[in-house]
Formats: sequence, structure tokens, C-alpha cells
Amino acid sequence: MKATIKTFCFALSLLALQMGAAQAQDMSAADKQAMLENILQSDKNNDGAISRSEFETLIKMNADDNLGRAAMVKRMGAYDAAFGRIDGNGDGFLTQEEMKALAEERQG
Ligand SMILES: [Ca+2]
Ligand SMILES: [Ca+2]
Repeated sequence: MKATIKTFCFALSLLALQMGAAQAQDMSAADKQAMLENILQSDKNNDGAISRSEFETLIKMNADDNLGRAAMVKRMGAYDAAFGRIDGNGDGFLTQEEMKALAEERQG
């Protein structure tokens, strides 16, 4: 198995990011599980980071499952905007650190 603890921790950080503080309380356990599975599946090369193409896959899977804000991003085709907002250093990959930074951002 190549799905290591590193990958799992990465998935959890992304999960926290996508749920957001308020949405976390509204998501059912089934929804959380579905999103976690989507995250693990979207990191196709298991490098612990989400590339731009992997991100689009993830958003589409989440949108199909009606998770978080993914449906809105998909409907608007706002992949670049959503990705760019998370990719703090602009290198084209979403790392754990970047997703933690965004997850810790409080809106409003
Ligand atoms: Ca990857
Ligand atoms: Ca980056």
C-alpha cells in the first residue's frame, strides 16, 4: 500500500480546509467520509500534494457528492480562482502547509 500516514494526514488537512469552520458542524459523518475518500482518490500520484489537475478532479468529485462549496466552484468554473487562493507560493501545488494556512483563516 502506498497510501501512507503522510497521505492520510494530508487528506485530513484538506478535509478541514474544505469544510470550513461553520460547515464542519453541518456535515454528516457520511459526508465527511465521502470527502475524505475523494481527497485520497484525487491525489493520484500519492505525493501528498494536490496539483491543479488533481484539484479539478477533487472539486468535480466533491460537487457530485454535493460537498462543501465544490458545486459552486464547478458551476462557476472557478477552479483557477479557488486553486490560486490556496496555492500561497504559486508553484502549482497545494501542500499541507498551504492548506493549513487557509484552514486557519477565519472569514468575517
Ligand atoms: Ca498529487
Ligand atoms: Ca504551493
